[in-house]
Amino acid sequence: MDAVASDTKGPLAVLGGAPAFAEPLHVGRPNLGSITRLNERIRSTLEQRWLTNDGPLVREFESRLCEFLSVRHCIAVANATLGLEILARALDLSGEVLVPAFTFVATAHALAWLGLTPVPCDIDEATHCLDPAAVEAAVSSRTTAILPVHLWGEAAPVDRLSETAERHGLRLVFDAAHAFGCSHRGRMIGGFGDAEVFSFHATKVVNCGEGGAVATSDPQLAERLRLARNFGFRGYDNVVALGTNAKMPELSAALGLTNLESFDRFVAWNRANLDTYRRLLDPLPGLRLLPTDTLERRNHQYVVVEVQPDECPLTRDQLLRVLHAEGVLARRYFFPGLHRTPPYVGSPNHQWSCPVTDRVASRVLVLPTGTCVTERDVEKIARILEIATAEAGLVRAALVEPGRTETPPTS
Ligand code: T4K
Repeated sequence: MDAVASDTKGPLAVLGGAPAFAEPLHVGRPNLGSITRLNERIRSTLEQRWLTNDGPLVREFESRLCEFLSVRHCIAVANATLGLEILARALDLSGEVLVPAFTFVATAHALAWLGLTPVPCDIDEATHCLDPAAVEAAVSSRTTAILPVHLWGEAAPVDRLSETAERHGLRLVFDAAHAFGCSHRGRMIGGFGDAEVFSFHATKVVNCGEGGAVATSDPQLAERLRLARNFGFRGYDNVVALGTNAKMPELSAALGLTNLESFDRFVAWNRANLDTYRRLLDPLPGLRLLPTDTLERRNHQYVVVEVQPDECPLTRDQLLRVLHAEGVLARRYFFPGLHRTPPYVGSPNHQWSCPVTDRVASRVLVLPTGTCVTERDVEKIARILEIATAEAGLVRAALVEPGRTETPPTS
C-alpha cells in the first residue's frame, strides 16, 4: 500500500481534495481488439455493400462462436434482450417463468415484453445465483420455464435446476449475458439447458457494440430462432412464422470477430486486475471480493465487492459516494433487485419476499476493470478505499447534509 500512498495525495475528494481521476473511470469501458483488423473488415463490408441480414461476417461470427462454445448452433442477434425474446417465443413459453430476483432488468423485461410473467425467486448468498430451493417453492401450475442467470460469469446451479426442470416438465434456458468464455464442470457455458443467451454489449468482455447470440444444440429450435430473428421470412416473399427484427448488422459482427481474436488478452488483463484488487482489498475491513471458481474458466469481467455491514465502518452507498467524488464510477448492479423494481414489485396483496437479494443488493459494489483500467488505476482505487475506511468518521460527517441522516448515492 505504501507504494501508492504518494499517488493519492491530500484529502479525499469528499473531504475537499481534488479527485484522484480527472477523467472518470467507468465500469464497462469497451475492450477493443486490433483496430487495423477491424478497419479491414469494415472496408471489405462497405465494398461488398452487404450490411445486414445474415451477411458473411455474421455467418463467420456464428461459426467462430460455435467452435469456441462447442455448440452446434449460434444465432447472432442485435442484443441479448432480443435473444431472450425470440427464444421465449421459439419455445412457445406462456404463463410464468422463474427468474432470479438479483439480475439486470433485461432478464425480466424480455419476458414481460411478450406478456409472460417473470416470477422473481431468491438467490444463494454465496454465489448470487438462483437458489434451487426458492425455485422449487415457486413452481406453480402456470410455470412453463426456468430462466437462471450465470451472474458475474459464475455458473448457476445447472445440475439442480436441470433436475427441477425435468421433474416438472419445464423448459430451462439460461441468461448467459455475463458468462461468455466461462465453463461449468469443464464444459463451456452455452451448451446447457434448451439454450443459452449471450450478450455482446459494449460493456461485455467481448463486444459487438450491441449484440448477442443464442446458443443451442437443438436444430429445430435453431431454425425457429433464425426465422424469428428475420420477421419469420423463409426466402423472399415467404413469411412462415411470426417474427421480429433481431438481426445483427455486419459492422457489429466485424467488431465481434475482431474482439474475439483478443479474448485471451482481455481475460488475462481482467485476471491481473482482479488479483491486484484482491491483494489490496483483502486486508481492508469489511470489503470482501466475491470468490471466483478457480477450477473453471472465468472471464473476470466484473469485480464484485460485498461491503459487509458489521465489519466495514462505511456503508456501501457511502463508499459509492466517496468513489464517485474521486471519478471512480463504481456501480450498484443490480440494486434494488427485480422484486423491488417496477413493474415487478407485485401487488398490494402480494409482495415478493427475497430477503437474500435484499441483503446482497444493499452490499454489492462493482468496481472498474477491463483493458482501459491499469494496475496503477486499481492501486489508486484500493488506496481511496483504504483511506476512506481509515477516516470513516470524517467521511460520514462530510456526507451527511444538514437536516439529513441518510446519504443517498450520487447515481
Ligand atoms: N441479462 C443480463 C444478466 C445482463 O446483464 C444484460 C445486460 C442483459 C441480459 C441484456 O443484454 P443486452 O440486451 O444489453 O445485450 C449495462 C448494459 O447496457 C447491459 O448490456 C448490461 N447487461 C448491464 C449489466 O450493464 P448500463 O446502463 O450500466 O450500461 P451503460 O451503457 O450505461 O454503460 C456503462 C458504462 O460503460 C457507462 O457509464 C460508460 C461506459 N461505456 C458504455 C458504453 C455503452 C463506455 O465507456 N462506452 C460505451 O460504448 O447497463
